[in-house]
Amino acid sequence: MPDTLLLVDIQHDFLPGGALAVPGGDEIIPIANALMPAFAHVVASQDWHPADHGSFAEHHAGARAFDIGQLAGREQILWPTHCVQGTPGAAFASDLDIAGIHDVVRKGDNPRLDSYSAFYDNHHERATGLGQRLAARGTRHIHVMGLAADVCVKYTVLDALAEGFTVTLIVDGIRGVDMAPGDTEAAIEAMRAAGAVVVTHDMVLG
Ligand code: VGL
Ligand code: ZN
Repeated sequence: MPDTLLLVDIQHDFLPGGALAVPGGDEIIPIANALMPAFAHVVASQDWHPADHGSFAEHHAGARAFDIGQLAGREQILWPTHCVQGTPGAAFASDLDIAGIHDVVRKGDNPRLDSYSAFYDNHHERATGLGQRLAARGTRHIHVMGLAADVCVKYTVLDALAEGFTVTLIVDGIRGVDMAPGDTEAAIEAMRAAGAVVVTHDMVLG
């Protein structure tokens, strides 16, 4: 049995109709549900922002969502307000079998710092604790899927590889924002180039 499955940010706000909708984001939910029972350990990350989070365009005078702005003196994509702690948008997708999740890691709670990766904030100032918890279980290999392919999945996979985990990317279990056309394809190539093994979910279940 493969050991650890990491589900990245499968939350309402990233599904069609959500505040930061990822096209086709809902299509990965049946894949997550099919995979969970095949893993001994299932971890889910949650983007978990305070309402005053500095990545939200609404807090930057004159800015629009998806503009490039500044956060604490560093370049930052300004996002629509999303995944505010405790709101329905921050909750896991309602069709996701949350009973199959064993551990939850929340990220992005510091209003001055964004955190795409489930392991570290964007400037590697603080660990979320996920890496230590996996290491404590003896985990060396993780399977990853979720949203968004070209943002949080990408940075999660790159951090996992840099931390010394081996990573299998479930490529049919991801969807991207594609702010620019081709972003998702480029993200998959970047993950592959960094060492991720790219498979489809049927190869895991097979
Ligand atoms: C994400 C943008 C902002 C993600 C989170 O989960 O991919 N994207 N916050
Ligand atoms: Zn966010």
